[in-house]
Amino acid sequence: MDRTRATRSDIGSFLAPCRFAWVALGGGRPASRGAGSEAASPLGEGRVIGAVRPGAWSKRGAELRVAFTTAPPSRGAADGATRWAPLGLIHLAGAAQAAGHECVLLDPVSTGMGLPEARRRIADLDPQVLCVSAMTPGFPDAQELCRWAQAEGITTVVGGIHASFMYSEFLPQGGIDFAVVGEGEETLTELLRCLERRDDPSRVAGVAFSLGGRTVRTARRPHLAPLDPLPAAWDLVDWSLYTWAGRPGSRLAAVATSRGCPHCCRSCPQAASWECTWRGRSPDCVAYELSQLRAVHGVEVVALFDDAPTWDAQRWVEILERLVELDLGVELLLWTRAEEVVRDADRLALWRRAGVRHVGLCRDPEEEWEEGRVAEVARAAGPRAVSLLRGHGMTSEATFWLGFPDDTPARVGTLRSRAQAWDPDVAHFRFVAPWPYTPAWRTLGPHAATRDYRRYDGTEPAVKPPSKKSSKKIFFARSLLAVSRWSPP
Ligand code: B12
Ligand code: SF4
Repeated sequence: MDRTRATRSDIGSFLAPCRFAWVALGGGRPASRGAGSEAASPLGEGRVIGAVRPGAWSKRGAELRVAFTTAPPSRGAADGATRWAPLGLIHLAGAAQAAGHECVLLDPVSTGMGLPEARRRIADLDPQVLCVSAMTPGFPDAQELCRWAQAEGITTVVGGIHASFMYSEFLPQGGIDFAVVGEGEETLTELLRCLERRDDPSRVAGVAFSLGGRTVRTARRPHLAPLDPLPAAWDLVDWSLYTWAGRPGSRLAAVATSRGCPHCCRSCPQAASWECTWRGRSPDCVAYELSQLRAVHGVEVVALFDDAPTWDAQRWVEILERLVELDLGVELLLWTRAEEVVRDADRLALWRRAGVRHVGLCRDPEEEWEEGRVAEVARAAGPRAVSLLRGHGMTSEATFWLGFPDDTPARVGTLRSRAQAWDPDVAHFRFVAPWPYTPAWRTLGPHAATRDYRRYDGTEPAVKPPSKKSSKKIFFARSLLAVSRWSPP
């Protein structure tokens, strides 16, 4: 079939192989039983999967009742007028549903639902397993929620970037039964199967748990390959929550067209998480997913949650061409490197025609203060990318980083001038966080002002200034942050 001539009406034929078939492809396959299944349960004596409360769940005879949630933020909802869908949990719930479990989805990080309300909602739902996704700043709140849930007899599972790296720190503190390390679709499905059968979790690759005071880390699970198709429980989403501020009232979804990032920036959690690897999904499957979101769920705007959607230039062009052919009327928001925007200077008209409307420029915080030719070239791409995007009718967004141990008033001034020179439509000024799992930890770690992870959210300094005098600079920097925020497009 000549795919280049596909039109909207062809969608059911040429994209058919991309229809969701997670179980058939081996995702969600049952964990193998075998010797060792009688091993002591990390859930401990008396921790049994709870009884069904009639009426709370629609599907009778489901394997397990599993609630998925983001961490209830103690510092209020995420800032910004846009509410982003929790894509990781949507994929995980899709995988769990495909394996026969009944799932519900809560998203306190978007709604600002605090811990008491989250507890109440979860108690009403009465799940047997609670799966919590948390970024580092949300982790203390996630842990508190889990501690409560565990005391209620609910099995608690955490995942995400913090859980993947820091399990040996938090597992001994209690409250969390399992940490899933890395991508969760296969691991969670196997873990749920294991829980249901009361099997030995040490046979499930990609998890960590406490057993008899020791932290057990099971075998490493390879990255998902291939990435097509990915399960997704869009049926669980409360669509009224997700809208893009740039188009008031719009229905916003998220898609990841790839996983990983090859750029290896020293202070980026994603580089640490993916070990600088990158896997792309096929243009056909990406187009199919977008077409389904449009046709079935009435989605008008899609955020690409990839770290590097445009990295493979050829694949990116194919995705864009497919979208132009399909003419879905969906607008796209994405994050990429300024260099890749500049690389595509001659193709930006195609970006726009395919629906790209807003582009975030992703950059290593350390790039801000680096000296020398390489850093200059990297920084020069920024204003060029902004101007190219603007010239093609797209808006842009960039983050400017401060809060380094050697910040000076002069440098903060330079930062302000840099932001003005770049002139993006949205500029964020954020304080760098000393993520304990990135290579930058070696430089920033000794200056960490706190290990209270709630404060690692970019809105306040988490790295100590070198002297009392320099705390004035930080004060100045915070004022800069307060006054200089552009409003969303
Ligand atoms: C969307 C997003 C947000 C949204 C989240 C919306 C929501 N409703 O959940 C909002 C705007 C709220 C947000 C806020 C922040 N974010 Co943010 N965000 C992202 C972004 C772009 C996408 C997340 C996503 O859905 N990814 C796609 C899914 C498929 O991947 P995933 O989430 O990793 O999930 C997989 C695995 O991790 C695992 N998994 C994840 N959770 C769980 C849970 C369980 C139980 C299991 C089994 C497995 C599992 O399985 C999933 C499927 O394989 C990422 C960058 C990225 N590309 O991931 C940054 C990112 C996660 N955010 C980041 C940061 C820094 C922040 C902020 C501090 C603000 C800021 N300065 O940008 C705040 C912190 C908020 C808080 N209180 O914790 C950092 C990492 C932070 C960290 N070290 O933990 C990232 C990596 C960006 C970056 N490159 O720096 N963010
Ligand atoms: S900062 Fe952006 S470009 Fe660099 S590794 Fe992280 S996600 Fe990739």
